[in-house]
Amino acid sequence: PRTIRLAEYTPPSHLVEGVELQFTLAPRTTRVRSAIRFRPNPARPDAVAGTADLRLDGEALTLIRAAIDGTVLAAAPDATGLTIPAAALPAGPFLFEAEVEIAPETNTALEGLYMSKGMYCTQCEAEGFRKITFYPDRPDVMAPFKVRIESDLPVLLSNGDAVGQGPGWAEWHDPWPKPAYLFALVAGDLVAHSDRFTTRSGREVALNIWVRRGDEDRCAYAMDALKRSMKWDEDTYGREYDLDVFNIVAVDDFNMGAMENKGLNIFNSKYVLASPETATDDDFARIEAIIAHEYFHNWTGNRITCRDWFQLCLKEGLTVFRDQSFSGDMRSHAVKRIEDVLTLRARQFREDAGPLAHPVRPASYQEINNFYTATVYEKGAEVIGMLKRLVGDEAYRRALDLYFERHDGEAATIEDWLKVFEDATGRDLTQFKRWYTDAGTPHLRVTDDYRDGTYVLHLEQQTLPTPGQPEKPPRVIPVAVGLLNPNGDEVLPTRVLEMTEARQSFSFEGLSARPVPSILRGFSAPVIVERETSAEERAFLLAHDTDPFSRWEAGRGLAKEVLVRMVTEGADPAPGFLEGLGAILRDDSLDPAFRALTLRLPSEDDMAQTLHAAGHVPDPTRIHVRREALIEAIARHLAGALGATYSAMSVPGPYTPDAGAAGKRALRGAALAYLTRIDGGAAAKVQYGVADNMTEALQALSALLDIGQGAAELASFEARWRDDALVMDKWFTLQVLHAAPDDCAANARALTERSDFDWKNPNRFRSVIGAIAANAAGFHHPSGDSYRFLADWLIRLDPLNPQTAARLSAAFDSWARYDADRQGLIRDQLARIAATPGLSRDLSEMISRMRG
Ligand code: B3K
Ligand code: ZN
Repeated sequence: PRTIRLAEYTPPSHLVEGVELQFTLAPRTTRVRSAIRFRPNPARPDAVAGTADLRLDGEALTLIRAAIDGTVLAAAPDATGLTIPAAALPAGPFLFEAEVEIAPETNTALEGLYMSKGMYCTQCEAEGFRKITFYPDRPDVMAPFKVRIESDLPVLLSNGDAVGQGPGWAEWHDPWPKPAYLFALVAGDLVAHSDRFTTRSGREVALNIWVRRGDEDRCAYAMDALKRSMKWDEDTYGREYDLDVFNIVAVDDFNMGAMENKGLNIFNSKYVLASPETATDDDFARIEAIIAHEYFHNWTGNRITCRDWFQLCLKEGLTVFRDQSFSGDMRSHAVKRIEDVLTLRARQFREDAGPLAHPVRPASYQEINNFYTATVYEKGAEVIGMLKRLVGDEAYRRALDLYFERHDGEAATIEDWLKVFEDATGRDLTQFKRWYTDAGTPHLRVTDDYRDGTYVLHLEQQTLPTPGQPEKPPRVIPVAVGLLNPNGDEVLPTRVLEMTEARQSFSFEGLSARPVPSILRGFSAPVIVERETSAEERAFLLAHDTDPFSRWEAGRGLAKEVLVRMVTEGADPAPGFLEGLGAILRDDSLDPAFRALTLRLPSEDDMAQTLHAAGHVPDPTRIHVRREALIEAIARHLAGALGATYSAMSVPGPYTPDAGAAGKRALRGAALAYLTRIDGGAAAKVQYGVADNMTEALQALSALLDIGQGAAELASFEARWRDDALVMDKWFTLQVLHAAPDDCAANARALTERSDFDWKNPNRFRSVIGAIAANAAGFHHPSGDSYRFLADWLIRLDPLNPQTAARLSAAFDSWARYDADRQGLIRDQLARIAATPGLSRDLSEMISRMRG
């Protein structure tokens, strides 16, 4: 496969002034007629001089006819597109017309135009439009689109505003120039949940969430989230919606979460549909975040898009940053920050530490779909958070205003983005840019000393080599610190130290006693802090820190220390840790959601990552056994407090998904998980029996499965929900995720043998095949069974749906952490996949990067 490089970017030879598309839909024989008005790109002298060929992308298209200015073209397409020689092109602007045939019904890759349960839908990002018709399928070619759809299906949708419709047809016009990846079309027998929104300048916007018949009563929460998102973007970023209609469609077969097509967002139904009975609190929170994310893309992604796919973080990092701020505003900033850091460490730090490490702005790729990663998204958002911290809130807002003003309607780059910050603040961001170009997570070593009232923090940064990047020059790191005096009062409120050198010291004068430092408050930079510290000091910060993130982090540090010692030395759980946990559990002044997070132990994978970083070879089986022992010790030690919390946190009245109620349920659920270890499952059985919402039902069921019970509950769950695919996905997942290590592969295999294991549906595939990778001890079972199982399924899925196969293959990326036996077993599977004939570009790139 060919490697695409950022350094080789060249502007398109021709620009598009307007596109007209006409679709005549049929499952096997959809006709697509296109009329595209081209003109030579003034930025390409060869095109202006008439010596540049026109290259159009096109894949799996049957070309019926193509013409330029009415003259039929003889040119024949190759496997990836159509070249029209310069000699065949008129000197100035011209009209290119084509008619092609495609077969949406046989499109199992779910990219381009495909069918899901009788409805037509599209997914064009990143390069799916070329499977619909011949086009310069690159984000720097932006054009207004007119679309006519012909079909007997009752609902026919595309981007922009509806301009006409009649029996069997509809026409849409999107006046905002957009790249082809934002094109969308939907046709189906759908019903709408509708509402309205009036923008601050008085534009009346019709809002519709289109779903399959029967799902319309599960849209209210998503609609509410949409309206709050629209308002928030006006209030916080001054961004208003720009069409008369905003459509969202829920689709059952979808490769990822959702897609921000202009005016027509398409969602995995999992991230739209919710009712108290079918969705958990986490589902509600995720729906709110994804609805917001896709909506926010209207300005950060659509109005201002990316020049090329290397700039993906320009829209994704910024939009994630925006949706995180939104969720924080809607719920709790402290809790949201902790959750985001947990995700970042679990996914992005892991990625950065392994063979798949790449910069936030990659410099090369073979298949761009492989770069929709935690690094581009989540680290991309962290980089924006750092920028904001460095320049301050007010300057951030000025820079963003300038960004929208300067680049609206354009396809921009990271250089453009940084330039608006430089121009708005007068800062030089040359060094800061390394966050975009250099992969790897910096380690920040912290030491300190105190003499005569002066306290000095010594900071040292180091980033380990990553694939293709042996040298790592120092980065700008905003380190937010505070100081507490020995009686727990804050003597220095949060201050941001700007570290720019490999080593740097910062002094604080006039202190009457040696302070306790609170470092990296709010997780002010995506780095790994290394500091020799005592359990006493962590416990002190857990009790006294004023920064909620650092407070939680102190507890986290304690838990990890205890677990490391339990795993490596066979130590017993430290009583001080159990006491500290008890104090948090009983502290009613703390937000229940925060307490729930503090009670949650580091995951087994997190412990493997931690042990590996500390120079140990992690044994997943032993981590599992020792972590289970810690859970039991906590349960025994805190039994009384857990019981009291369990009763106190019960939420009376009908279910509401708000953060307050969800936080109580989370704490109650955490208490239940511990209690189940000592009561034989009694409380969990009762909770399962009376639960009127999915959150409490799943908490109970998971707790039971964790102690090897729950068979009766699983059966009743199945009986109740067998016809609801989204709920049954949870049922599938649970049995793999909560399986004992020895049963994990067997459970997963048995589930795949059921007739309702519809493996071509990505949600169902992930519910089992994705879940096995999330059960650390089960996945890394010494037999190698789970490795084989995953590899078998990747090999099977790849020819049908390369994108999803490639994504799930990343489960193997941590192989180098483990012992020689496990390494050998994983490498055997990677080799077996690599040797599979006809492997997709997607999967083969992933496997070869992991094999190194
Ligand atoms: N932009 C899409 C992701 C497209 C993934 C293509 N493989 C969703 C989002 O980030 O909002
Ligand atoms: Zn996005």
